[in-house]
Amino acid sequence: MRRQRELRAVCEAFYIYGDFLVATPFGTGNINDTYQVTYDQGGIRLHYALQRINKTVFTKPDQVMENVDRVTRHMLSKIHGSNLTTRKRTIRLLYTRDGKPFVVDADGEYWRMYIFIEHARTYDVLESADHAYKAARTFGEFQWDMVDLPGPRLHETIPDFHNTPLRLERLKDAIKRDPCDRVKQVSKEIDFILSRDSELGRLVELNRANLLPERITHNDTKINNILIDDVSGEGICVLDLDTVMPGLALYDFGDMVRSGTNAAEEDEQRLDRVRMRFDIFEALLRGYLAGAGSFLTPLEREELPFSGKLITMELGMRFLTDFLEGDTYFKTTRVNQNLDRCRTQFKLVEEMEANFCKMHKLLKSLNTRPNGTL
Ligand code: GN1
Ligand code: MG
Repeated sequence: MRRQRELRAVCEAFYIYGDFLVATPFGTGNINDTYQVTYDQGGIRLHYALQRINKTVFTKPDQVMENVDRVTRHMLSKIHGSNLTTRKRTIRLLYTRDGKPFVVDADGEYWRMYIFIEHARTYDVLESADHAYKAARTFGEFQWDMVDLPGPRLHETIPDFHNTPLRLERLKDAIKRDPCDRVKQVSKEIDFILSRDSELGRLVELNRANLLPERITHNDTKINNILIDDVSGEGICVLDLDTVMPGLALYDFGDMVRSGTNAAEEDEQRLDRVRMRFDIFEALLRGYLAGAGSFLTPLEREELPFSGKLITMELGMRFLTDFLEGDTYFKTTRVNQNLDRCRTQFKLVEEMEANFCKMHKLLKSLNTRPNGTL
């Protein structure tokens, strides 16, 4: 953990009125470090969110910041264009005293600062179908809002992020090298994913064949990346915009299903607690269609149930690879955490397979009501 003195020095680069009081670690993200910063402004306490970008994961932080700046400005113009009647908000970057949306400290670390949105929170495990519907609708609307983003194609901040066959190749490579001598612990998990390898290329192949269009997508629609309003329960703001880049709409829906339907935490050790909640799936589907349904192609709609399984297999592989590599990518706080994460994903995959026909039946019934409203 960084010392207050260092954090304060970083904060002082940003154009903020008032006096720095304290910075405290915040949130449960697996990649960047986030702090809630408190300022005193004329006797009133104000909060900001300070974040250090993980440079091992995002090797071109300048490009990340260029994307985030463009995307947030675009969202802001939409919100202002609605005469502020919308429930939607956006994260808003603060600028430094020399007009930049980030600062680089003496160690070469990249930091950015956001306005802190009060009276709202994120949920690692969704508490109700109503929250699921509203969160998914907000992610769907986000894709819709990005359709007319002006300017050139966004940077690919992590190339091949959802290239699932390539994720398998990386896993196979880690198995071959076995740098931490851990392969012997995971033969069941390896067999599990290898027996499904023919499915892993499905969406990238459809995209290569021009059957699934490239869009601007969020790519990290873990359910705790939506801020939910404390009073209305509405999904008001999309967070973690570092991976907003060209992608497939289905990746976003898939990750909502993966992260939202799980009844337990992502790293739950008691696998009997890990279940795919069908009522949450239904709410996610209805909510997403309400937000994005008007622009999805028939094939995109058709692949919605499969996308959940695909992204869950992908994350299972990523956690397993990181476990074999010695836990270098995802933050861990205890031994075997990445292995536990992998196991929850594979358990969810099995549950999704058992529910596959039911998911399609539901989708078919909603296709007669194009916007999927409840
Ligand atoms: C990471 O930082 P966070 O927790 O929002 C990861 C996602 C994974 C997620 C799994 C850039 O997201 O891809 O789905 O962990 N982000 C990156 O918990 O790799
Ligand atoms: Mg996050």
